[in-house]
Formats: sequence, C-alpha cells, structure tokens
Amino acid sequence: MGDDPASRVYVNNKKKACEELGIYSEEYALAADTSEDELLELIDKLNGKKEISGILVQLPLPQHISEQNVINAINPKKDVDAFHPVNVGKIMTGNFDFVPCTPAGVMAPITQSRPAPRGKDCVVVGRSNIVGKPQAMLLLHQNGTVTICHSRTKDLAEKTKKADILVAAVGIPNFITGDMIKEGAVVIDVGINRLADKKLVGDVDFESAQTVAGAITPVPGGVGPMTIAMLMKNTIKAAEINR
Ligand code: L34
Repeated sequence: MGDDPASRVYVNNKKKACEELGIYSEEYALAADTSEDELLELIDKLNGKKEISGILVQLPLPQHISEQNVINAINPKKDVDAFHPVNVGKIMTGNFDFVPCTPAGVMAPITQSRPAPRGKDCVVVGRSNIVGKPQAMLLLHQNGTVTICHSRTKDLAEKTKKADILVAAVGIPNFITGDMIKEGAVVIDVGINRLADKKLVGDVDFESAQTVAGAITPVPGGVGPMTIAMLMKNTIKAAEINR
C-alpha cells in the first residue's frame, strides 16, 4: 500500500524471485488512501482463492491502517511471513510450519557454514516483532544462550562484546562499531538504511567491524536477499500445506 520507495524495491525483488522459480504471483498495488475495509476484503478474497497458496502484505502500512487487524485477517495457512498470532505462537513452542523470513535468512549462514549456535552466547540487538523477538526464539531453539538488547539496555557494548553470534536489527546506520564486537564473532547485519547520499548501509559499521569479526554479512547483498530466498521456501511449503 502507498508508494514507499523501499517497499517498491523489495516487492519487485520478491516478484523477480517468483518468476525465476516458476512461482505464479499476483501483485495488488493499493493507493495510500485505500480504506482498511477494502484491504481486509481483498485479503479475504485471496484467503478463499484456490490458486493462491501464500499471502504477504508488505509493511509498513499507512498510518490509518491497523497492522494487527491486517495480519489477523490472513489465513494462517497462507501466512508466508509467519506474522499471524497462530504462527507466532508456533514459533514460541518450536513446532512451526513457516519461519519468519528475515530471522530465517539470518539463521541460514549461521547454521550452514559455521558451528551451530549450541552453547554459544548469542546477542540480538533489537526487539521488533518481525525480527528481534522471533530471531531470539530461533537461536534458542538451536540451543544458543540468548540475550535481547534494545534502546533501554544499559552498557550495551559490554553485552555485545560477549557475543559469539551478534545479530544487529535496530535500524540505525552504522550503530554497532568494531569496539563493540568480540574478536572472531559471527556478525549478522539485518539493517538496511539509506543515507542522504543514497548509499545503503547496515546497522553495523562494516569498516571497523570487519577487522574484529570472524565472519560478517555485508549490506547490501547479505540478509536482504536471504530474506527473499526464505520467503520462496515458505511459499513452496504453503503450496504443499494447502494442496
Ligand atoms: N510483510 N514486510 C513484510 N514481510 C517482509 O519480510 C518485509 N521485509 C522488510 C520490510 N517489510 C516487510 C522485507 O521483505 C525488509 N524486507 C526486505 C526484503 C528485501 C530486501 C531488503 C529488505 C532486499 O532485497 N535487499 C537488497 C537491496 C535492496 C535495495 O537495493 O534497496 C540487499 O541486497 O540487501
């Protein structure tokens, strides 16, 4: 909904990924002044549409729309973002169908190319419903010892410096600097911040961080594309579930 330029880029990337994989997709680009009722009606229509396995409402939404009402309206079996309370609950218990795309994208490099989080000190900076909270759960399920830090955390650097695995999801450009990172840590940067000069940077100051970290993801070309890959995975799973 609306004309957020970043959303435009992300949605285009998602459509492109669908095309590459041969996944049928429909886009509904609604005007910013569309009413909540109209949006809910569209979701209801797609809930009932047989050839649609997955529904994703790109966030953020305009001020006059309740994000929670919209998420609640999506059939949990088609909720490829895993934002619906039913799916959020399943993530808590560990028996989930859909893994939220960004946290799943963060886990992929951690579990595939590095020793598992088991027994490791994991620090997540950020506590959003979309990233920070589910991220902490996924790391916990992998037997990590998890600390969630946020804007009211005291002595943040003291906490981040203990992390074997550090996930930055605060939305502040270059917020995590090299002096806040433990030597050899795995650093995953979830932030995508566009500076005034149009340059994209993460939440981690890559320059200073890369000299300390054992491994670090870049922005762009890091978690963003992985988020989309995980969305594709969820969509295929949804197709299987709904068949
Ligand atoms: N409903 N809303 C819903 N689900 C999501 O999973 C998202 N998210 C976040 C924003 N709103 C959402 C995304 O899709 C962030 N996000 C996302 C998706 C793709 C990319 C970044 C964020 C991406 O493709 N990033 C590229 C560069 C993008 C650019 O050039 O601006 C990268 O290399 O990081």
